[in-house]
Amino acid sequence: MTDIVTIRNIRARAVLAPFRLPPAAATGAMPRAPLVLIDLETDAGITGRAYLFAFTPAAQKPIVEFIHGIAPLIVGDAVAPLDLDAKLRKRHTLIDTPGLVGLALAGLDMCAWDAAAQIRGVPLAVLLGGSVKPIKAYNSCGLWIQPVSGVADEAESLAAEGGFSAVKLRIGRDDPAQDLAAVRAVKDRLGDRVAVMTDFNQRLTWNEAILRGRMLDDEGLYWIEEPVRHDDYAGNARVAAELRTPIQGGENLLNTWELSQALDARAYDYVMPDVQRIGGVTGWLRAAAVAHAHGMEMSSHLFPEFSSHLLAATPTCHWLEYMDWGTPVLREPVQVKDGHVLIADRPGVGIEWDEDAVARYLVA
Ligand code: SMN
Ligand code: MG
Repeated sequence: MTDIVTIRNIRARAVLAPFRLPPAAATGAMPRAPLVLIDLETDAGITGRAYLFAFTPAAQKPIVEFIHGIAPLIVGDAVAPLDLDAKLRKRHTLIDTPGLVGLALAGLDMCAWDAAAQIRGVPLAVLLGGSVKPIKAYNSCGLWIQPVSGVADEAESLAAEGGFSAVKLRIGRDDPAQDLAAVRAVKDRLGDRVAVMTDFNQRLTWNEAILRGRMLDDEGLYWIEEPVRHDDYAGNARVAAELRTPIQGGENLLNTWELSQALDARAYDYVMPDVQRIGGVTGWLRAAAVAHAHGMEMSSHLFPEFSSHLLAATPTCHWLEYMDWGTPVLREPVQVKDGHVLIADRPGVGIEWDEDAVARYLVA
C-alpha cells in the first residue's frame, strides 16, 4: 500500500521577470514577463511547483487571488491529479473554465503532477511511462517583429547558442513586403541547415492569409503559425488547403473538444497545444491521445520545463518550443544541448525557485 500524501497549503505569487529579448509579436510588445509562481505544499514535505504566463500584468493579481480562493477546496485532498482536476472542473462548470479560471486550474494541475512524480521519486516523464531523453527543440526566444536589418544576425546567434536546427520568426508586419524581406534575410543567412518556422499571431483575415501565404509559399518555410483567428477552424482550413507550407496552430486550444473539432475541420496541418491553455498535464495527455488518433504531429508552446517531460510521453511528438522566460526565477533552468532540450533528470519536473530572484521581481 502506498501512503496517501495530501495537500497542506497552496501559495501563488506574481513576479515581473526581465526578458532577455522582449517579445513584440503582431499583437504588440511585452516589456516584462508577468509570471505567476505556484507552490503546492504537501504533508510529506514535498512541494509541487509550476509557473503560469499571465500575458499581461493586469491578469496576475486575479489569477493569484483565484488560486488562493479555490485552494480550500483541495487542501486536505490526496495528491491525485486526475481526481483533483475532476473535482475542480466540476465545481467550476457554471463559470466555465477558459480564460483566467482555466490558467489557474491548469497551474494547480501542473503542480499536482509535479508533486505526484516527486512523491514516487521519478521524473514526470517516467511517471507518465516515458523516459528521460533529449527532446528536439527550436529556439523561439527572439526574432520578434523588428526592422528587417537586424533579423539575419539575430537568427544566426539564436541558432548557434544551443546548436539549434530550427528557429521561429515572427511575421505580420503591416507591409507584406517587409515580412518577405525578413524571411529571405533569415533563410539566406541560415541556409538549409536550420529550419525556419513563422508565426502571424492571428493577424490576418483568411483572404489576406491566402494572399500573403502565397507570397511566402516558395521560401521553404517549415510552417506558418496562426495566420488567422485561432477559433475560425473553417478559415484556417481554407488557408491550409490553399497553401503548400504547413499551417501550425493550437496554442489557444482549451480542451480536447476544441482540439477534436479543429482537427476534424482540418484547420491545421500540425498542432501545438500549450500546457497552461489545454488544461495542464491532464489536458495535455488527453490532447496527445486525440492528436495520435488523427495521426497529427504535436509540438509544444512555451513552458519547456513541463513540455519536455510531456513530449516524451506524446506519441506524435514533433518540436518543443524553447523559451527562456522562466530562466530568471529558476534555480536550474532547462538545459539545451545540440538543439535538444534535456529533460531534468530529477524527481518531478525539476522546478525550484531562485528565491533571491523571486524577491527581486515580486509584485507587491
Ligand atoms: C507567442 C507566445 C506568447 C507570447 C507571444 C507570442 C507566440 C509563440 O504565439 O507561439 O511563441
Ligand atoms: Mg504562436
